[in-house]
Amino acid sequence: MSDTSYLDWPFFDEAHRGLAAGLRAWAGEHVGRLAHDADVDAQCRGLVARLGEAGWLGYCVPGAFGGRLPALDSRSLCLARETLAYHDGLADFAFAMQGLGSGAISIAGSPELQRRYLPRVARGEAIAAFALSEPDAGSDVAAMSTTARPDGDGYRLDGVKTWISNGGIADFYTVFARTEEAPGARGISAFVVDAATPGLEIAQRIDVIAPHPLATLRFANCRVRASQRLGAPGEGFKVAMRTLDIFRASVAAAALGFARRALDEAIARARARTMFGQTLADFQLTQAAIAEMATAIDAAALLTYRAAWLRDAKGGRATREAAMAKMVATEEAQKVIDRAVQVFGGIGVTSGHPVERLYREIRSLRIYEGATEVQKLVIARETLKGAG
Ligand code: COS
Repeated sequence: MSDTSYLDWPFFDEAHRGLAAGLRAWAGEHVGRLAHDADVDAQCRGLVARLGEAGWLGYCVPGAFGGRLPALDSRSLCLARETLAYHDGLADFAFAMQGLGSGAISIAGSPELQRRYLPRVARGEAIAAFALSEPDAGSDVAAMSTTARPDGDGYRLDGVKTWISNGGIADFYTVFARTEEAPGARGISAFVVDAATPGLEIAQRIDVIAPHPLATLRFANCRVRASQRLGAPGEGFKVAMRTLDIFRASVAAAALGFARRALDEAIARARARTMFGQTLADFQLTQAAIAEMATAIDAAALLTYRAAWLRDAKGGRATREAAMAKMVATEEAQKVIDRAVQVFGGIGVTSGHPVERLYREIRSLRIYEGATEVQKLVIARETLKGAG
């Protein structure tokens, strides 16, 4: 990464700078390529194992359960995602899903569940997934229809979850289902469901433009013990939102990593390419593009690390700031990458070229973990609340 001056910003301490430098060196050696074979499942399993062996997944869980720091640290999660995304979208995905898939256990799991799952997540021995969305409940998550009905000493899950990252390769899923304590958001509970539980099946694998493990899950008469529930009955929606508050800022950081890579690629191209007797970088039109890309990246970085710092340093909710960061960083990264493709001309749309890959990688970040439109809704609500 050519510009690392942002690490001197007051949001970071020495440990953060050490993490960024250490992971940058490791990623350059171990995942420093954007190309992947067809077998994305095997690639992803391998990445989780390597990230675990090297200790990087220790940032995804609290210290008492094998983590590197006493509690989840948003700035560390963001720096890790930004650095991995710069090198390899699938490595970022593998890291992020260990955090998102186990985040609700860290936040609301019983000590027994935390002991059982989190150390294996940190070592890369158990692959985690977050099962919230449904075919008719994506943005309006409180409209979910998967049910968890009391059944003996536990619950019986029935329903369908879709767009589930790591679906098909996960060892366990954090599943949100309707327990009906109240209508809407107050009648949802969260559960940890082992992948091998009878009644849970992978209904369909989903292929997307930037391949990664993704599936639709079906629950039919799937029995889970009450001890697998995360938090109190009816608290599941809040657990989901608290988890997303942490990981939305990290999506912004991943977008930043992609954008920084695109800018570096564009600068290298602009300096090397000659036309009309000068380099591309000598043209003012190219300079305008570079200036706008660099400024968009810094603006997005400021919002991202403000959100992460706010959560770490001040505690409490950083809902509005995380939503702002995710909206701006993902939208701006899309534009930065598009401009990088333009700088490369025809080469930029060649299959397998780094900027072509980035062009495909960035698109889903504007949708998952709350589409840009949802972030606007969240920002407006919080802003109106603050104003009123
Ligand atoms: N942290 C803690 N609690 C939260 C919270 C947060 N960030 N956000 C909401 N809550 C609480 C509210 O305070 C409210 O509590 P009470 O019932 O005690 O008043 C409860 O949760 C319900 O909140 P709200 O009324 O805002 O629920 P809505 O159904 O209106 O939520 C949005 C709407 C859009 C905010 C929500 O559905 C959302 O974020 N959707 C996007 C989901 C998403 O990201 N999907 C992608 C899939 S994940 S990969």
